[in-house]
Amino acid sequence: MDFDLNDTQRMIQQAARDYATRTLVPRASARDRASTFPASELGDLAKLGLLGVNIPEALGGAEAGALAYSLAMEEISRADASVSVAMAVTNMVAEVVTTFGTDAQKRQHVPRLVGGEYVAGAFALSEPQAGSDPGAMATVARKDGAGFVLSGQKQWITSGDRAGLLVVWAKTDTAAGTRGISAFLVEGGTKGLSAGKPEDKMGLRGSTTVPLLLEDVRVGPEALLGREGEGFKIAMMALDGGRIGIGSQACGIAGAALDCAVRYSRDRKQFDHPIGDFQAIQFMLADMATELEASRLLVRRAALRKERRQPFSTEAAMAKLYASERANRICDRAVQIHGGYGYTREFPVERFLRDVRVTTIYEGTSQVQRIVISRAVAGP
Ligand code: COS
Repeated sequence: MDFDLNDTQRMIQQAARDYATRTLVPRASARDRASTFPASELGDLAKLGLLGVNIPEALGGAEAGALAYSLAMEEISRADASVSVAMAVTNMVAEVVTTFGTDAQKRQHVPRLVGGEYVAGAFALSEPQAGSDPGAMATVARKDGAGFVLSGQKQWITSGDRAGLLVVWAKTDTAAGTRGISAFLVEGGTKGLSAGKPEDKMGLRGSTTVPLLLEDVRVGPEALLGREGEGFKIAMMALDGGRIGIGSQACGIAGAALDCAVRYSRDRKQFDHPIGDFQAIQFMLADMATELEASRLLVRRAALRKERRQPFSTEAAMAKLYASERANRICDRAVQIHGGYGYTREFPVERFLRDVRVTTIYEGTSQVQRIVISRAVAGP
């Protein structure tokens, strides 16, 4: 596979890097401590075209492809993963509407998502009792004239309290298993939709993760995304793409941790030498760099397959599994190289370790990725 970046991809990567370095890096630690939602930063990303990297120009996007999106995600994540998680979910919602929406749905929602008018998008699939097994969801959508009434609860919804548009999954036929699930476009502020208290999380503290309550939320027929009963497949296909985003995020956080570890190994002296003179440190850095490079290759391969409209579910699961597991190890080693200082807030590596932890959990745990991969390798 050819990973030589073209001019557009390089330009997007550079634009994301410049913005991240100039604006996000200086604010990241304060955002983490104060749990400040990055509303204005998401607006900046929209202006820079970074919320719609893989969205057609006709809908307000940059139409630069899935690989360019992955590059942008990596750069933003390198600076502040609290910002990049909201960016990733907004992108996923914009892509899902672009792929499955009617012309009217696309025209109404996609430019607002990528242009910043909606602040963010949210993906309301998981529930208290339906995480790895979304088919077990209890939220229902009952017919109401031509429209529907949604009731139930959602859990772990990134930007769920801020989003201008949410994709909400609900059962339209409770007897049909995964084939009875449908997807709905629900605007933030719709009567009956409310967000609970944000989770007090270990990392990504500048992003919000909330439970949602749907109390008789009435929507018209135009809210149905795709066909009735097609919702589970829509969710699975969206998650395939979302896993490339999280793999890219893991690479970005790991890259930042590696940079810090290299810098520290040059600055810190023990036994009259910079600690980077010692093979114990050199070998850790060598492993970290190798694992990061391998992660990037897997993530970019999955992105390129998606861009070329080749099947990419298995490749996205492999990329997400490998990149997130290795990124956790890389961040852990970065803390180790910093010694006692790594365990304090004086250096950003402790934040990287807290932020990266969730990458093996959300958008499908490592165990779920292994289910997807093993089914492809060895059958069901
Ligand atoms: N693309 C398109 N269709 C897919 C698909 C994919 N990637 N994966 C599954 N499907 C389809 C199947 O083909 C099947 O279709 P039919 O009804 O026509 O046969 C249907 O969806 C059900 O598939 P399956 O039987 O494989 O579903 P399972 O309940 O066994 O679930 C896993 C499989 C575990 C892979 C799935 O539930 C999953 O990804 N869970 C994790 C969810 C997740 O990531 N949650 C995080 C939310 S965001 S924080």
